[in-house]
Amino acid sequence: MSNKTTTRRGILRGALAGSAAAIAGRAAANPDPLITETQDWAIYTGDPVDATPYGLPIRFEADVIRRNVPWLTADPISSINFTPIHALDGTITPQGCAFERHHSGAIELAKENYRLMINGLVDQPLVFTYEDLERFPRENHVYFCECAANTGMEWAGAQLNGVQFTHGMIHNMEYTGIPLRALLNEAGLGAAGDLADKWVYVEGADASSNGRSIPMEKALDDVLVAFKANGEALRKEHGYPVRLVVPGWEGNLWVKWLRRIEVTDMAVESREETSKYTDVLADGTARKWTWVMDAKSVITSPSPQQPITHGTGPLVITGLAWSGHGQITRVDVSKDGGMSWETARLGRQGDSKALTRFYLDTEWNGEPWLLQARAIDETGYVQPTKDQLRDVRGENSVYHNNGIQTWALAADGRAENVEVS
Ligand SMILES: Nc1nc2c(c(=O)[nH]1)N[C@H]1C(S)=C(S)[C@@H](COP(=O)(O)O)O[C@H]1N2
Ligand SMILES: [Mo]
Repeated sequence: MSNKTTTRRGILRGALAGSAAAIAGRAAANPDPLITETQDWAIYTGDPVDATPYGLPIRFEADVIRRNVPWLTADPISSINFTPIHALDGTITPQGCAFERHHSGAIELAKENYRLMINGLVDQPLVFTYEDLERFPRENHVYFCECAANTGMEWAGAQLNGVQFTHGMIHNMEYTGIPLRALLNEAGLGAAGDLADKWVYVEGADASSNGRSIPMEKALDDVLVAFKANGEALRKEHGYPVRLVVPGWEGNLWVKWLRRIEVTDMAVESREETSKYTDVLADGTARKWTWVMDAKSVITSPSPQQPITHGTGPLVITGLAWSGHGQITRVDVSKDGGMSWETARLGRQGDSKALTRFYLDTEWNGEPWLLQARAIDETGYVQPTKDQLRDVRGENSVYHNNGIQTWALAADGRAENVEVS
């Protein structure tokens, strides 16, 4: 755009874009050696096939990795790391950079050593091997998995300077699995009697076992016993060979290395659903059974790890939105800390209980902005401000912070985590 000579391509582009100001490309500059000189990659041959029998990202993308915040937890065995959502686009999270949360480390469990038991109030207790599971009709669904603690550090005010750290305890994959309903029916639920007040208790094969109670209604609805993600086997860190997928509900229920499902007539009230994963309110009482992840969104670029480096002019603002109650129907973006809102464009209509990508194709002229996004889901629920959330929940909470996030964009293109509530 600095070059004044009008090339044919320039005219064409100008005509297509309508107004010259909207052009983000540039007219052909003075001889550009990257175009006019033969480069090494055109002189020498590249790697043969099989150089990497299982491909890894090219070295220039070596920054796009999970990261942890060492001071958050006492020990990396019972810890968390974060998906680099600032650097991703679209909606599917590659397994290799999808966040991990373990209570006693990621275990290695071979398919041949895998057993899944269904017991309790069933007609016939059963044990399935991995091969047994492969013989049930399977389904494919895309769902997000969000740890209830995602954004938990931000309750009292802005803390961590990067969307990877504030919002990266989330991933979104296409799962292949068997409806839990099919396995429960195989064992037979006649013995359970009235199902309305029954539960299933699910636990993993790792030392922590991560046991959780799930109401029967949910267990018979959309819960999957999954063995593939994004087309391939689950990674060890995500529960190989089999994990539970509990759509829209907090990540803690998504039991990895799933080993047992017990049909019960009451909730077990395990550690993970009493002393943990409950929300202490202002008066000291705790909310429990807060399973659903409410609608939430965040701008992933620009953001602290993703400053604007291309200067003023056309700018694509993008981010993610999701709701545990269903589809995202609208995402709004504010540049002035929530005083005025523009409706963003959805990359495509997202699936129910899955990440939705949004874009706001706009123009930035170097002015400081207070960038926010707010999600609206199919129930009409609107993502709250942090103050609205604190009015209801007080300040003792860690889990279930879905408040609106603010990035302060400065004239130099850098963005910082600030609170505007
Ligand atoms: N068996 C087992 N399942 C588990 C856990 C665990 O430590 N052990 N962690 C839970 C928590 S708290 C979360 S948020 C999700 C994280 O899934 P991921 O590691 O695939 O991201 O797994 C859940 N399932
Ligand atoms: Mo979690």
